[in-house]
Amino acid sequence: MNRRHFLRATGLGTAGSMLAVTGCRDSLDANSTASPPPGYRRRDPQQTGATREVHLVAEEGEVEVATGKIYRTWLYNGQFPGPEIRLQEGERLRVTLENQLPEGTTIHWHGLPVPNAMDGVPGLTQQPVMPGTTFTYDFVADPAGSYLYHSHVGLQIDRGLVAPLVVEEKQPHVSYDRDYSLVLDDYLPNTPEPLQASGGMMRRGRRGMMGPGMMQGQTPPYEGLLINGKLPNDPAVFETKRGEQVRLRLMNPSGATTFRVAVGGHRMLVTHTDGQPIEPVTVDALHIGMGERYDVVLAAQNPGVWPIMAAPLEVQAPPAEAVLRYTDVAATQAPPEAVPEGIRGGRVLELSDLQALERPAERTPTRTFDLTLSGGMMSAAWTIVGQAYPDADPLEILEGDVIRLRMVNHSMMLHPMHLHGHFFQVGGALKDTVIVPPHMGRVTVDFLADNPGRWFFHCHNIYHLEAGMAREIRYV
Ligand SMILES: [Cu+2]
Repeated sequence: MNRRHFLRATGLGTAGSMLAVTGCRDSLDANSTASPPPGYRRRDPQQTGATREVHLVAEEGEVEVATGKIYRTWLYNGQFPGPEIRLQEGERLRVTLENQLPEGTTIHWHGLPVPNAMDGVPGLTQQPVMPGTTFTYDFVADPAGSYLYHSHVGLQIDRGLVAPLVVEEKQPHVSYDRDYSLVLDDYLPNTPEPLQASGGMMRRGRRGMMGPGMMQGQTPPYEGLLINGKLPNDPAVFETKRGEQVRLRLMNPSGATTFRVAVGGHRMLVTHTDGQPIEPVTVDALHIGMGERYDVVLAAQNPGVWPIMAAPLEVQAPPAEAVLRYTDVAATQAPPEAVPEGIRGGRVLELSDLQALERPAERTPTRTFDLTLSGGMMSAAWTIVGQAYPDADPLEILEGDVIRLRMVNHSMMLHPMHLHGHFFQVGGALKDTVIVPPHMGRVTVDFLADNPGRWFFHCHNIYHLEAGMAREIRYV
């Protein structure tokens, strides 16, 4: 019997436990928590477009990450990244997942607030789809944005079970001529395994790309970093012409890598964070954690062949690279060798730069949770308020609550914290994943509980997730 079951069985609840996370109710008016507040409306997106049917087979296959460099892994429809699903906001998506893998799997529609039963979290919203069986996911694609779909079972993200999901706006707030998805990833040629406690990993004597450093013991043995499944010596190429606007949808479904992204010869106009439109802001570089997405637009006014570079933030390793190539002029430069200025300096996007295009409604929190993020030192566990999921108390809330999560990071690694089923407000922006910086970094987010169910809230470093850095947020 785990701790949770024990507490339920004994009826003790969480009272009296030093470690329990109990929501501090901010209102003393009992009526305010009995039923949703006036004006509250449950999330209920309506289908306004066509129904799209997609068949995805999860199967073993081979991937060529560079010429002659082939490895066997797990894929959607034999592709890596998996096939992009692109549809219009308001369309309905019906995806039949056929599992031909040797173990159970699920698909999570990362960032999209789908109905709870479609969310793809094993043990919480569905049982894993077992080998030889199928499951159909069915939901309305709303709102527009750059999303991801990926397995939510164990460490399967560090196979090849990741792909872009693009819901196009009917009326974008920025204009563009080209629209590309860039999937930033880390490349693990072997079966992913949970990491040991700090010290322990050193014994593994791993080779590969990671240089010496404190974090080496807490990073899987990646052999390189990828953009759209390609190593830098065989890069993905994105074409443009002088005078165009090029929209890049930067997406990070990697297992354990935060990137600093910059483009040679071009500044980036950041237009969306986690798919949601913001007041555009021009920068030379941005940091993108696991699970985050940023859309940027480049003004193509500098003909040539330029590197799009994504350098890892927490480890010493060669960056991922793709190429921006102007097709209407003879290339005046050799293929990129230079490092974009933004990789080392320049204006870096900050959280406070992000201002939603439509200001989120002012809401007063009705329930607040203080969440301490810890781990990486004495044990292999990564915890939230001292508990490692699944032996962790759910955060119990009520429909219509305005929830405040106050996070503080007591560890030496950053944590990209991801909430399923909702966007949260952080500063002036709406996001679903936010980096909580290491060494006592603090981030507070608020969200409206308008999509009932059992929702996962967790670190999107899958090794931290697997070692416990997760909670269920429950209102059913
Ligand atoms: Cu983490």
